[in-house]
Amino acid sequence: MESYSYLHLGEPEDPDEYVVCKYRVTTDLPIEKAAEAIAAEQSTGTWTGISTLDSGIFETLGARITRIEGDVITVEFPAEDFSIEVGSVPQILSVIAGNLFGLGSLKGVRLEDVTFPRSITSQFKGPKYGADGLRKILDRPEKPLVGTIVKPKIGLSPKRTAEYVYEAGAGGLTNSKDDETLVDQPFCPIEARTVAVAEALDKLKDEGHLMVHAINVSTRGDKIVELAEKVQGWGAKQLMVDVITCGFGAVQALAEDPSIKVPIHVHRTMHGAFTKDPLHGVAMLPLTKLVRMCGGDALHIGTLGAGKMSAGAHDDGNLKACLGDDVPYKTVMPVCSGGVYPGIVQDIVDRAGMNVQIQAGGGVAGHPNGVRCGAMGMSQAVDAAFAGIPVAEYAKDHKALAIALDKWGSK
Ligand code: RUB
Repeated sequence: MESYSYLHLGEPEDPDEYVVCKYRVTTDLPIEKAAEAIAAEQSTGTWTGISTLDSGIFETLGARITRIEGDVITVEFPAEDFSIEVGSVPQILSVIAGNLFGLGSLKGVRLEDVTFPRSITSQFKGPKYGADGLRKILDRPEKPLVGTIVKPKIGLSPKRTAEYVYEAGAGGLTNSKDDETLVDQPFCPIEARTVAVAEALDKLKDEGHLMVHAINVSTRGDKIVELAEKVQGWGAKQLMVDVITCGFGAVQALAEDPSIKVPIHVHRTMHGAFTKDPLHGVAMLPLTKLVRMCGGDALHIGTLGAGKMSAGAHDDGNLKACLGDDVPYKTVMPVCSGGVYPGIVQDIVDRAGMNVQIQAGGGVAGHPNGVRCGAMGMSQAVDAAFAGIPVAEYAKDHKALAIALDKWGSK
């Protein structure tokens, strides 16, 4: 039985023929040995030599370790290791982010980044609308989009939800959305909520204000497109899906279904279970790339610094993965959310730029003068950042903003 080496250190990386992954590895083994364990387990090997590695299998399908820099290794998987034509994220993830996390010889391993060759990117369609499409729908070509998450996240009736959305729009917000735990509970049935919210959005439109609200259709895989079609029929202008709990296939099914004609807002609830540990799990960056491939039009990427969620709060390349032109898809609107309030809007814009959706739940619903004033505070903060005026100065002529700064301060 021959033993094979997966080490190809110093050989050029080949992004045209291989899926190139970067892993951060923590181990007591020499790092070359750890790298070989990963490459073997994820491609043609196992923990021992085997008698069934027929001629050519290792040479054509074996992973190659091309680089080791400190604790980061580069592993290339031949494109032939992946399913053909169907754009299967489950199979891709089983290769690049599968068994390796359980290897006992590693204390930790984290998938930091991945790039795909054209033979794989061409299997995916990307967003139907993307950042530009959303801006067009909202007739807002340049300013950051500014939104809210209806709070409390559960408990409001359809009527109260629609009132919230109307007040948020009247206060100047362009976007609102269901929260990740709200889908179709007895206190707020999805049909009644969608219809009531659609009426609120129509009323705002009649008054000259364009706004969309994302209805959360997260549900079991065999029902999600059916539910999305119904929700669209009840008047939804945008859908929301929880990508980690529903799976990438759910985003893809919605984005690729010809009957779904509204943009898809992608929430990432549960990502912190594997993005938060800097030495183990999967970074947000590969997930962002996959969401774009699968067709998400907007994606949560965290606040990039401030805010309540420490998991994935930093950029780590996600902005570029949403907006860069190095892949053959429309761009994704990056969504900054989680503990946002008017006083940190400037900080978010400084980090993210103007092509971003900034949204606040508590930072709107917690305004002492109610939702409309909360929405005004957020939109005024965005206006100030867009105009390049310090928020405290802008607040001198904008009372809702001044009250918000008084309550929460600024960064
Ligand atoms: C925010 C909220 C979102 C989180 C998710 O509410 O409910 O679900 O932002 O985090 P609030 P992330 O504005 O009241 O904090 O966007 O980082 O995935």
